[in-house]
Amino acid sequence: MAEAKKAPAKAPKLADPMEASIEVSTQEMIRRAQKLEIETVFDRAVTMKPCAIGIQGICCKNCAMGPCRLPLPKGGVEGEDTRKGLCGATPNTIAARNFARMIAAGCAAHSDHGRAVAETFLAVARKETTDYTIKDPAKLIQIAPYFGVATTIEKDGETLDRDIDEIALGVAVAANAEFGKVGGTLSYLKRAPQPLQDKWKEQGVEPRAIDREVVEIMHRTHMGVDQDYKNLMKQGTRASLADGWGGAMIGTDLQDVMFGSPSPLQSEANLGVMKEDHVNIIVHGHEPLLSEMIVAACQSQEMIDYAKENGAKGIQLAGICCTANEILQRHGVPPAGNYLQQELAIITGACEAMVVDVQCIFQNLANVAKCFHTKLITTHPIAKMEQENVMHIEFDEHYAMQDAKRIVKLAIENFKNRGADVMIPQHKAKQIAGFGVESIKYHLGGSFRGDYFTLNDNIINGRIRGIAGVVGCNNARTKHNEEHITIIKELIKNDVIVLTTGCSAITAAIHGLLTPEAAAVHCGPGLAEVCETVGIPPVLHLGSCVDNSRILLAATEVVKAGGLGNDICDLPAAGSAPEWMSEKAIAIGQYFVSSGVYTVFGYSLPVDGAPVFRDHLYNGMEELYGGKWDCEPDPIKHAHKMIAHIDKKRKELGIDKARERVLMDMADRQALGMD
Ligand code: SF4
Ligand code: MSK
Repeated sequence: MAEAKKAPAKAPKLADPMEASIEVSTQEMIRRAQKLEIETVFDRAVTMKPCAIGIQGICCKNCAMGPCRLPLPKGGVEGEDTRKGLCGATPNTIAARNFARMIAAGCAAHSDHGRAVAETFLAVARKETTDYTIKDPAKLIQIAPYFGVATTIEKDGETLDRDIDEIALGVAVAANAEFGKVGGTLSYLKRAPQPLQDKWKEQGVEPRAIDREVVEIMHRTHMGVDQDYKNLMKQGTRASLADGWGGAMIGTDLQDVMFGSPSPLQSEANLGVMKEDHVNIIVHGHEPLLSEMIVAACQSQEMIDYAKENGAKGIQLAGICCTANEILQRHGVPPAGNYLQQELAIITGACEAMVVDVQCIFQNLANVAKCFHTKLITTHPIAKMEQENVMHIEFDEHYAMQDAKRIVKLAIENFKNRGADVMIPQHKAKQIAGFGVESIKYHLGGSFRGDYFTLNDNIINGRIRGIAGVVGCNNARTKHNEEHITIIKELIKNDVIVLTTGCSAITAAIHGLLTPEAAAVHCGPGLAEVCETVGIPPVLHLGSCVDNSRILLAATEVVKAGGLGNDICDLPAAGSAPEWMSEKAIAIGQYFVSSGVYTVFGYSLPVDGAPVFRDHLYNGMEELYGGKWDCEPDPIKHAHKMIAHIDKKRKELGIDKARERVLMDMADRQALGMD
């Protein structure tokens, strides 16, 4: 019998680089990967589509009678919604449980990061390590009172400064206790404007201890426990506040104390920061405990000499994701890319080592690294990979510099193993990064006044229309960088100043929006005038994902400076995560909403299959906290929803007319040729 002819194997579908990203070096590297037959996330996004039910938030797998899937009928629900899981769980219950679990995961990730920093700080305070020190004692003294730690002592009728080591120990012990303390509520809640604190109290959502709020979500969302979407979201709110005003804020503050608070500095961004004749080391993830030491190790003469002995001209350290943002804002180390560029950094063929810690790390890095000489090194006990080509060098903060040098040495020794086929895209952009609550105060308030009054004044007089926080990830389901950049450009064109963190900040840097010069090119006349006068970019880089807590505190400073209402929800401000993908983004979104911010997500939110629950997030939340969720995938509409909210708040504050006058003034000046 003749053998049946085998159909020729179908070539896998590949991503179209121009459709996958708006960024040139990313497009170049996708082409190179495809030529080398190395699969990337962009290709996988073409071949694997998201689950149509999961994306709407209405798949439950919380017990073994499921998974129960409750698809929304075409055209929506008419009459009574009779959909239910085997146990009777409604779409609202299922979507709310899923949403709350995302908040729990996000809070856990940020807070475990905060815990690691707090534990390291305790080791510093106890003098168990000398690799880390207190670099910003002023910040330590600033935060100590929130933890009930005295910064002065009374002696012989005199008030004296307390010994800094005693303050450090007090703060370290108290900060660590925040994760599991018995009784009371989180110490940092009192940093929020009083009316917001009152709302949290009234709603009964003040977080008690950080870990407890995560555990309680897992309990409430277990099969057969909380079956009221509003009550589930009450706990979701509590856990999100335990993140933003708890774990993440502790992480940011104690990192500032140990590594120094950021102040504006110049750097570059994009894959083009890698150097062909240098040993290239990429650090990736979120926790900067090890990467801080790697920075110091790479700068040491010993390692520079060693690199030269091994045939390189030096060491080029760069980062991906938020570890990049951490070492950028304190040391000027350039980011090589954002979340979706992680595989591409290895595909240059010039990456001697990629050193990863926790969060946002593709497991496929191991498969990509296999195609090159790159050493992929995991460093955290909770984040290992199963692939055999991955090395694990566990980082111990007690031997921080020793561990860092071991890793840098490995990278240097790997330089000689680099293949001949290297392609580093020649694209990079200049950026000014390193803004924080204090540096905004300085830059916009001036050294004499040194507060947020000038910023408020410019908002009141209408030169600055409002403030936007644009943050978060990339998502391979959307065109890489497009939503971030379109939204940010539309906002600044309309005189809205943008505060950015995370991969959004890296994106803004790559596309040249983090320079003072960007103001003249992209901003409306009012914002351009302010930026040019004080010499700041129209988009301010405030750091990593945990540093979204800086945005909360900056908003609080704006409230305190006066003239723009009494609470964060009164401000002409809005939040955005255009290309979000991470559970941490949902936790961040929820703590912004619960702190009074209108927060718009791009792409899609997993709530569409439960319209009643969605309405609670999109409208009901506003009655409770003054902020609310929204979702808008179209970037121009997305920006204009934020602007409409800002204008609504300006009107409520009675400052809408001021802006009309400013625009008239500007037109008049242009007519007079003064501009
Ligand atoms: Fe289905 Fe209910 Fe079990 Fe969820 S908890 S999987 S809805 S039976
Ligand atoms: S790294 S959480 S992809 S911002 Fe913070 Fe980027 Fe999102 Fe990770």
